[in-house]
Amino acid sequence: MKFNTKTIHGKQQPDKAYGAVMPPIYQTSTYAQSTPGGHKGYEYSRTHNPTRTALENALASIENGNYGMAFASGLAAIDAIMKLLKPGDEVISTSDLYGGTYRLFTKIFEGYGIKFQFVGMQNAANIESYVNTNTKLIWVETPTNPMMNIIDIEAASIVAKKYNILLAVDNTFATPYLQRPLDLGADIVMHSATKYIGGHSDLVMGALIVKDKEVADKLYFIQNASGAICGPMDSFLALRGIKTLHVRMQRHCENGKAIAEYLANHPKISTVYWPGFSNHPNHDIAKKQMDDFGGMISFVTKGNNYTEAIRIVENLKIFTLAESLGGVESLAGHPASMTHASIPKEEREKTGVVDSLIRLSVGIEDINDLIDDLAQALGK
Ligand code: P1T
Repeated sequence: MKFNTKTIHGKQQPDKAYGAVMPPIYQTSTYAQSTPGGHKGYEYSRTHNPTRTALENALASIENGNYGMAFASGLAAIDAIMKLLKPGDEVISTSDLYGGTYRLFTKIFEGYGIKFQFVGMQNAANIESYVNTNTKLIWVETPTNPMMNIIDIEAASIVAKKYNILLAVDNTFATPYLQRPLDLGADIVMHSATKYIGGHSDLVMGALIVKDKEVADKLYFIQNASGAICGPMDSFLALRGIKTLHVRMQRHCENGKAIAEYLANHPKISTVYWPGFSNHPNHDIAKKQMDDFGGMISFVTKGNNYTEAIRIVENLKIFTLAESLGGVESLAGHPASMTHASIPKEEREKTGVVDSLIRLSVGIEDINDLIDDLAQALGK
């Protein structure tokens, strides 16, 4: 089955009760049993819920995995991965990554005795030099949030396999429409499903997808034991979102390209970070592992001026100034004060997240309206 069919039909069947084509929202916490243990596969909705199962199957299908798990948020999904580790274990993580992931790693899991090494992975050869006998996980976010760096998943997986380390990839920005990390050797794919998977800015959710049963069993255990699951209504919405992922992503990519090119030619802008440019430092890797370049773009204005960056994001009219990304509507953000404020300024600036950086999540509106909006906001 091809990807554009999988989004609609992959591991999906009409509901067993009445043939409903979309699974009902099974808004129930529990299930009747005829005798203790005598149930129809569902006993308690933290453990399983049929609407969530339908979503988890769809997630597994679109990522070419065997097992999917849905969580209350992207961070809850990452939290579950970290619970595979124990005190003394080490993680090699991408250095430029979502601020909340950095906060979870450094402010929560470092406190439990897990050590994190934040490494510039644009040259994947760097990863191997940080491996030691305690290294248990490599954490890759690609494209990175917000600098749009690209990390070679296949090269990272070669290191992971050589030393028997788990490789987890945050696929939030790319989605399986653009890149399928499990096919490239990753063990775990993670999503903030809040973003492109849901696609309509109407839910908060996380997802994990794996191929291997042993890893899946451990994560299912953690999902149930820790309990950070998503509810049936959100599961329904995310499943509905997946059905149009391919058409939305196609338009996000088209609009993203047009806006990246517009910004690159704008006299007020010094740098545009978008992996589709042939002069992007990892363009060749992007071309190798991604089918297109997505709708996320970051840029800085000439003069590197904080006040001007704030003025631009405040003046946008169609782009909404907001956290998050990946919905049908275009959003603009100021990472230094919003999504990445939890990273100390000194650390942030090392990776390029300067005070003048603006991030765009390009939506699927008419491209002329989006360009006109940027033109007026930049021109003022
Ligand atoms: O917000 P949540 O669903 O918990 O997902 C966290 C997360 C994980 N990974 C990446 C790459 C992310 O971008 C996010 C969430 N990011 C934003 C809210 C943002 O505006 O960047």
